[in-house]
Amino acid sequence: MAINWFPGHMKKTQREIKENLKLVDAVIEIRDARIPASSANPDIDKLVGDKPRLILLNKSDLTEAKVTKEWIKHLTKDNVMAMEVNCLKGSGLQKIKPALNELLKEKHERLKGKGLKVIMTRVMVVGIPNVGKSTFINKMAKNNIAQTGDRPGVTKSKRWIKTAMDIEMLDTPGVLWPKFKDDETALNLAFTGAIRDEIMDIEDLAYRLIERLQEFYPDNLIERYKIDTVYDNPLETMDAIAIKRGAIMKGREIDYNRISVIILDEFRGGKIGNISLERP
Ligand SMILES: Nc1nc2c(ncn2[C@@H]2O[C@H](COP(=O)(O)OP(=O)(O)OP(=O)(O)O)[C@@H](O)[C@H]2O)c(=O)[nH]1
Ligand SMILES: [Mg+2]
Repeated sequence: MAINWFPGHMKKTQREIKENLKLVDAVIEIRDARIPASSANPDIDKLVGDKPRLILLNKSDLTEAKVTKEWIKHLTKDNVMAMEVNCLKGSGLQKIKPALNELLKEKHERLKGKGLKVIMTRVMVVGIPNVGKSTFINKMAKNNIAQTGDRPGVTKSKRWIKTAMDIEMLDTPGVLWPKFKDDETALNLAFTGAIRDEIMDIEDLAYRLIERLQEFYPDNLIERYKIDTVYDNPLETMDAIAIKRGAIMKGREIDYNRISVIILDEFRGGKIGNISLERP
């Protein structure tokens, strides 16, 4: 399945990110903790350059904790800090301010030397669509100012929002990039909801997800759908799930569209369990 999704507004956002970079002290890059590599936008990497960067692996409530910890270690380096967060609940967010202070230590010391008492920190929040940028900002602002939603493309334009702890944040629309490295990256983005379902073949996508899950998390499938086993052919597994869920049409045919929507929905909602689709 060839997937690509780079509508015109993403190009515009990219340009705006570049223009606004000079206004901010640091960049907060939000990634999906289930796919920390696939959700890293290579174009943003280039744009951000040497700016101090805080990488937040969001939706950590949906992953295997051990794997996410490994990613944190793997991603942390000079000028880049990585942390796991759950922006729905707000866990991990109390560490944002100390992390920014650490990243901006030299600059802050310089400003304090000049007699400044209150130091405002301005950051830009960037990331792929649907990763939780606006949810993050709302939690930090303790206010639902930014619009959020469980589909990609909710934020349409950039917007400054004041949050607690003397941090100002720029919310930006999610951006992808024109050519994915490989099919696996594209699928990971599609599984987790960064690409609009409307442009994809949902049945093929669900099939691929089953294929992946039954290789790495067969017990989760067996437990969630109360099936006896997973089969060598993912289609048979899908059939078994459909029968258990009653996704059957007249004439006893499997309703692939219906079961596909169910499987993708349940995966995205964490109902199939804590799943890490990538390892460092
Ligand atoms: N499980 C889980 N869901 C989350 C978390 N953070 C955000 N979400 C959900 O993810 C979906 C997308 O959130 P948004 O904040 O709209 O994402 P965004 O990055 O601003 O998306 P765009 O504006 O479309 O680029 C919403 O349904 C949120 O409720 C989290 O930590 N865990
Ligand atoms: Mg948004």
